[in-house]
Order: sequence, then structure tokens, then C-alpha cells
Amino acid sequence: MNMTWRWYGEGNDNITLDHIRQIPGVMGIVWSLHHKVAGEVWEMDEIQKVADQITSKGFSTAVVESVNVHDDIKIGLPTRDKYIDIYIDTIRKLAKVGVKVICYNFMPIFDWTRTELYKELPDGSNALFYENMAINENPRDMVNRILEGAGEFTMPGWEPERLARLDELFAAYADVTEEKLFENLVYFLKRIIPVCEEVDIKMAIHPDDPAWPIFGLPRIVRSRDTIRRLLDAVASPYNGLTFCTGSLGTNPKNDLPAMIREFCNRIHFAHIRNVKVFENGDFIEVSHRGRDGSVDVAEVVKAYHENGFTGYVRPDHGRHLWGEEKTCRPGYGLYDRALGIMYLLGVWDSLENTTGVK
Ligand SMILES: [Mn+2]
Repeated sequence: MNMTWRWYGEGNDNITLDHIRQIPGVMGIVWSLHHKVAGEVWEMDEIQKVADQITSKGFSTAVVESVNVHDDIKIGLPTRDKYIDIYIDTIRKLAKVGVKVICYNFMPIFDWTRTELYKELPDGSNALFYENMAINENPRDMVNRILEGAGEFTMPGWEPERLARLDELFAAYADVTEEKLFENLVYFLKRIIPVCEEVDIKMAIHPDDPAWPIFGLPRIVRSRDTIRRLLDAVASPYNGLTFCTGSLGTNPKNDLPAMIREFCNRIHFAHIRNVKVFENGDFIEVSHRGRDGSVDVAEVVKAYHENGFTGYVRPDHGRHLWGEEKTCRPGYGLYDRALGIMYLLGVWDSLENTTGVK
């Protein structure tokens, strides 16, 4: 298990690399060029600059999250080839600075979706919350609420410029069925995976969050069957997963430890976090500790250990603690993610000690 931390970059994150160095066990930084919109060219000097910042503090640059996929690729428009060429150009450049895994997603229009960013938990902390009923409303209202809640912070997948064209985007996706979206994903993978094999970068698709269709838009990476189909469609190990227990865990039917055991050799990046799912299907993000939510996090870690997992891991979202919501990006405070790392490494170390398997 290779522990990492998502960092939004110099001047774009209140948590510095020097802070991150003080969290035990963190070996790598999960990074990106956060000012880039999907389809934009990543210049080599911009990539090199961030990579140098990261390596100068002794961290690895091996995981990029994300290189976002342009809507034309997801919709399957004739212009998609041009955007795939740009994506390939980025893959080749990232290989030059030691990147080994690219996390991406193929969700139409909305990336992760929540209805409230600061829902109070019984202990007085607050966290990202999803209320089913609120999703029946106009998507524009939800977008406005998320963007207002985020304040000055940019949030990947929630670019105001792109979401200003919401009606246009919905119209463009009108004919994109689940089947069509899947075909478009396979088309994209068939073009990029040979390049990934050549430069040794593994693609790791992030599951849909939450793990079901919203606003009538298709979602295709959300269960054992949908994942199995995708991995079979392009059988190369370079076509792999970011296995996010928080996203897949929103649907209690997903047996996460069983899925890890089945897909382990295709999981290149593990997002580990907990959610508490209520009987009506609403859910809230909680601490990483297994008994605080619906995801048996210790069992998840055990499934990785049993399978000799050597891939990259990060704590995913955390709660906002001790008032930090005033200064941190929603879901990406310092304290709860650092506590999460200690829990994950605690379980991992104890498994190593009791089994003798390092
Ligand atoms: Mn995730």
C-alpha cells in the first residue's frame, strides 16, 4: 500500500507540502494542473514546474487526478478525435515526469454530486451530504447551491464556465444512452491504451458518484457487473480502476470487499473513505472508522492486504473539523484526512504484524 495525499497545488490549497510531510506514511502527492479545463493542452513547462515542487519535498509524482475528459469524447461527436489526440499528448508528457497512474472519470456533465456541502453531524463537525429528494429539483438550482457553497475554491468537475452552459450540455447529451456512453468510453480507451502501454501509465477510471443515474443522465461505472463489462471490453491491465469505496459504497448492494478481491489486479488507485447510508437512500460522509458508517473500512483494507496490493491509496474526502470549513475546500480539509491515514495505516500495520505478510 503506497499512501498518497491529494494536493491542489501552490496558491490553490491552504495545506502546504510541508504540512503533508508531517503526516506519517505519505509517500506521494496526487496532483493535477487544476487550472486546465477538459480538452486543453498541458504544456511541458507547466507540468515540470509542479513535478519539481513535489519532488523537492521528497514526494513521488506518480498519480495524477485528474486529466478530465472533454464532453465531445463522452458524447461521441466527430470532434472527439482532436480531443483524444490532446489527451494522448498529455499522457506522453506526464510519463516524462514519472507519472504511473492517471485517475479520470466518464460521468456526463456532473462529476461527484452532493446536495449540501456542510451538513452538520451529531458530533458538531460537518461533511458532504446527499439528499435524494433534492435531486428531483432543477439541476440549475443544485449547481448554484454547490458553487455558492464552494465560495472562492475551485472544484474539479464543477467549473462555473462549463456549467454556465448547462442547458446546452443537457441538450448535447439528450441522445446519449447508457449503451452509447459505454461505446464512447470504449472508443476512447481503444485509442489511448496502446499509448499507455508504450509509456507505462495506467488509466484508472473513477466510479460514478453517487453510484446511480442522476437527472436522467446515464452512469456506467457503478457496480460489479458494469465494472466487469468495462474491464473485459478492453482487457489490457492498463485499463484499470480507481476503486472508490465512498462512491461505490453509496449503494449498499455493492459488496466492496468482494469487488476488491475480484478486481484487485486491475485496481491501480484506491480511494478509501466511509459513508453512512440512511434507509431512504440519503447519505453523508463520515470518519474513516468502519463503525462510524456503512462501509466496513477495516474489511476493505483487509481485502487489499490479502491480495498483496502494492498500488496507490489515498484517504478520500474527509469531514471538516474544528472550524476548518471556513478555510478549506469542501471535503478536503487537513484533519480528518490525516486521521483517516492513521486509521488505514493502523489497520494495515496490524495485518502485517498478525499475518507476517509485508
Ligand atoms: Mn473518490
